[in-house]
Amino acid sequence: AGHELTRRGALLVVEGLDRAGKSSQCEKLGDYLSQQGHTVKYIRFPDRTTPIGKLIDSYLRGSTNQEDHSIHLLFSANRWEIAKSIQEDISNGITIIVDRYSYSGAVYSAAKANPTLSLEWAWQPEIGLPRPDLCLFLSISAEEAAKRGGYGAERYENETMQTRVRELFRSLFNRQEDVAIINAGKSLKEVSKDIQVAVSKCVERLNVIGPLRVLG
Ligand code: NYM
Ligand code: MG
Repeated sequence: AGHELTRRGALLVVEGLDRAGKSSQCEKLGDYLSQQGHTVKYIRFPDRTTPIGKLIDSYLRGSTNQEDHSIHLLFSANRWEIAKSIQEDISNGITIIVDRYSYSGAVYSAAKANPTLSLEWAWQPEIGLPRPDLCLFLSISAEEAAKRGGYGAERYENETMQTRVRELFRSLFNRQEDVAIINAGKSLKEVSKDIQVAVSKCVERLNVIGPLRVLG
């Protein structure tokens, strides 16, 4: 008696452009799932706390320069170094909400328009990482993004990059399964409701989906 199989957690990723509202929505989603009785953990990439993460942080702040392919692989390595703990948490029944993942990784690097750094090339080091059960793409138009105020001071936070990133996200998500495109131009409350609907469907299906898969 008292023997219960631990139901695995879900791996949920929130993606989008800067200022799409990812962090607020991750928080709201965490609260919602906790209220539903799930154990929830929030993580974000880049994880700036690890040695690799510190290199990435100084690159993003503009304190250091890195060759495009080289920094790309560091962003990916920053996911690989945490991959095992993600897998363990999921099998222990913890649901993980991830703020940016491989999709940002591929898209931001490919947006640099470096002739040897295509979206295809950029995706390769992501193959084999834990595969999200659901990726929520918070989609906002360029106009809506502009309304939400100025860009930050970090690398990539400019009009040219953001426009390319938006286009690349679209073409990447056209050929990905398990992606919910969320209209993030609505109010905080409406957006969080739409996210809850998409996530509930996914969580209900976990038995059907089976064990955590890997990215291909
Ligand atoms: N970014 C994020 C990448 O270029 N590659 C990656 O793999 C990831 C996860 O880092 N502008 C970029 C996108 C963002 C920046 O993220 C920092 P945030 O969530 O704004 O702190
Ligand atoms: Mg940012």
